[in-house]
Amino acid sequence: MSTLSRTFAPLAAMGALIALTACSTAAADVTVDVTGTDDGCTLSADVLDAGNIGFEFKNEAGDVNELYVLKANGDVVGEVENVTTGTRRTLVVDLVAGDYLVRCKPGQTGDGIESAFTVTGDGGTAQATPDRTLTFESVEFRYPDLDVDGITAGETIRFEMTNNGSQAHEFEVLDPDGNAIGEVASTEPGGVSGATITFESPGVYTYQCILVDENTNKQHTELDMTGTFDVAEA
Ligand SMILES: [Cu+2]
Repeated sequence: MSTLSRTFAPLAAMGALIALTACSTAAADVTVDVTGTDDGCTLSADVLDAGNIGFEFKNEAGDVNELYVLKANGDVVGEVENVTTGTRRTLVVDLVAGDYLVRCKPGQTGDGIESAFTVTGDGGTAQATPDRTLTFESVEFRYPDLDVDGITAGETIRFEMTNNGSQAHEFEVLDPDGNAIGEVASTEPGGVSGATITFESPGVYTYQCILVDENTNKQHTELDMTGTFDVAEA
């Protein structure tokens, strides 16, 4: 008994440390369970307190899954991908009062399965109001009229993407360290989706679509649906 606890206690402590360093920077004020199955995406509560909310996602589907938290208008607030069957992952997002959705995507393809929830109270940090809006289109495998020149550090940009292609596309933005800072969600042909992204610091940013082309089995990034742009000093 005592031998066992001596053996396991350091392991448990190590596991906790790894989880803390590998996961989100923010601690959750409240947590809610999200269970993903082959045909479900279920929340343990549908009214939550504003602030840092931890979504503890458990994938019970027979395939790899992903979880999105979205505003009611479809804007992505956060996501976790590549959650394998039988595993858990926590997504912490800062939400102000409003109407939201969780979306699970078993198999990581298609429209996914959604559940609605409401956030109430005074907590959370409201997103900055956009300084301007960039509208652009996606096709295979480009954003032909995207103009990301002239963005300055501190600017908040609203991105509005119309998918004029024949397959789904998304628009993900990575900061100079390669961390995703926002994305226009995967959008079906003919659809319009948006995202509001604040560029905190100058540097070289990347945009990309990492969906997979069914014909070639390649990510759209490999088919040149990616690029870089400079954000200037303020
Ligand atoms: Cu694409």
